[in-house]
Amino acid sequence: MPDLTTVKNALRAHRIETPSWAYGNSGTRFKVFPQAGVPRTAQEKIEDAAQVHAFTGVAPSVALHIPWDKVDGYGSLAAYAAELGVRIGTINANVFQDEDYMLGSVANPDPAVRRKAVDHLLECIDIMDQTGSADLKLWFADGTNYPGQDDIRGRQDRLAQSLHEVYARLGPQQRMLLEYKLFEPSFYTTDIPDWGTSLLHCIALGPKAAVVVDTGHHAPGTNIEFIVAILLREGRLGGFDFNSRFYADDDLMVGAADPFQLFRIMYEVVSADALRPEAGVAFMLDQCHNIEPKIPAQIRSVMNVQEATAKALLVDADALAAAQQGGDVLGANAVLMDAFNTDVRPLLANLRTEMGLDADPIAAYHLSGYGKKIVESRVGGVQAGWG
Ligand code: LRH
Ligand code: MN
Repeated sequence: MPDLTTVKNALRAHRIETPSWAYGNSGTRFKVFPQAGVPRTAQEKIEDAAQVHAFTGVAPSVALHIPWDKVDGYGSLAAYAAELGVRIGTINANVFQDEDYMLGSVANPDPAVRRKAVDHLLECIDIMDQTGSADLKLWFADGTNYPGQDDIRGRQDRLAQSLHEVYARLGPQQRMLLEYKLFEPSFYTTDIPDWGTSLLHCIALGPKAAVVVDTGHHAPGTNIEFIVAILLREGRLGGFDFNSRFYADDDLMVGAADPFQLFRIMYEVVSADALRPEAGVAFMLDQCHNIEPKIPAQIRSVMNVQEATAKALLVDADALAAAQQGGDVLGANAVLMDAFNTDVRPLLANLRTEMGLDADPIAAYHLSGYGKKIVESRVGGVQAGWG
């Protein structure tokens, strides 16, 4: 059995990044339900992210999305984040909302549109230089809706050429994280639809390019932990966009729809010794809290990742290896299920106490009155959202 001190040390060192856009209004094409107290500025989003770190102790960075978090001084924004005890993490580019990108951005048939898209990606690296961020995360809505609409291989050529120019601009300590998605908003082809296509582009680009696994971006029934194991084996798992879903890219709280899948994913990470921050896997949340209060939902999401990770760390690796080597199918499965069926909440509550935190982060957040304070103080202005 793994010793609890090792398990606790690994959990204490775990780092989960929250997304600025989860604190803003979000919804579906049917309706975005605004919530009182929602941030109006990047600064207020960072204030809310700092709350999640204050109560969990393991969420010290917040990902930005450009231009949703556009500010005049990214250096002073980073300084403000530091004052609040957090730092600016991954910079997410956005080439999926401008009218010019109707037929694509970096893979668009029109070279002027590709130029515009690449210039935005290069601007995001300028921002990383100011915020001290290491990771540029790229997700492209690029694709087609009807057979014949465009040349599939031609779009890959344009995509590769655009990515090469951006890759060349990366600083020595900077990375490009390439996110794939099966479909939506494109419904026939998506230019980066799966891990294989992302990996091929990463390998073609160089060692500073790695794949992002968004847990909501696969066909139903996909064995995501298999993909994670393969990417870890290749040394090309750059990170996760954690969320959960019952059907498509629902962006629900990670672990809410399928805690067993999250456990299986984290077990592949732990067994590859890739949980350590030095292993270079970015654990990011990418969620939309359309109907639930956003800060408690982010706290709950961080706790869900911690619970899945704690269970994965409790897998008796020696017993598992012995059963696997011995062809003991049921025995091996039972070792994993014993860990999954372990109630790790007391362990995590105890760890939080040892970290000087409240054992119950959500109750502590509500007791802090912060939720009420922002509803009273954030009156007027334009609430943040996806636009
Ligand atoms: C696309 C995506 C991508 C983001 C966006 C907020 O579905 O997962 O990671 O840029 O959501
Ligand atoms: Mn994502």
